[in-house]
Amino acid sequence: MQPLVGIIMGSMSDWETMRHAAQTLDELDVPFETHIVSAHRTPDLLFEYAASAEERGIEVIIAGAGGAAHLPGMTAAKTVLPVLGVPVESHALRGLDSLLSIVQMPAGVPVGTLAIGRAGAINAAILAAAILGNRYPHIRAALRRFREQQTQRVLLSPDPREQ
Ligand code: RP5
Repeated sequence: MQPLVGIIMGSMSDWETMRHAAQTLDELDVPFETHIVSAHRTPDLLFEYAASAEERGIEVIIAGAGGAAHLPGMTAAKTVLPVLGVPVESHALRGLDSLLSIVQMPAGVPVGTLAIGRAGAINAAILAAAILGNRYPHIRAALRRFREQQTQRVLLSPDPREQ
């Protein structure tokens, strides 16, 4: 199926976090592609990827990076597609550097910034599905099911000692 979401990340080392976005998109029936695209190691590839994403049919980009995490912002600079940024947890500063690098975009070029690490990766996928749900009823229905299932999981096992 034609991918609607592009998941990109700055390094193979980001996959441990970003695989949660991929897994969640799978659960939500959203077709996606995954690529390692580094803003500082492969800047030309990044420009090419971001500039061509729209004409290739991509509708949302999820970009994960750690440290001086300029990948989401540079991607947003080269496309008008919505870009969702996932701050990957860094060793030195536990992802606070990644978060601030991604969230503090100057006015005019937004990056929708999620939480640090796994939660951010999962929520980026859910948010991508919410955006796509405006146009694709089957994705909106999958998102409704996903939310209902997690509600039921809590309601069916309310006692933490019985988990
Ligand atoms: C960033 O530098 C990547 O997004 C990654 O989070 C971080 C470390 O990369 P590696 O040195 O592990 O390749 O570009």
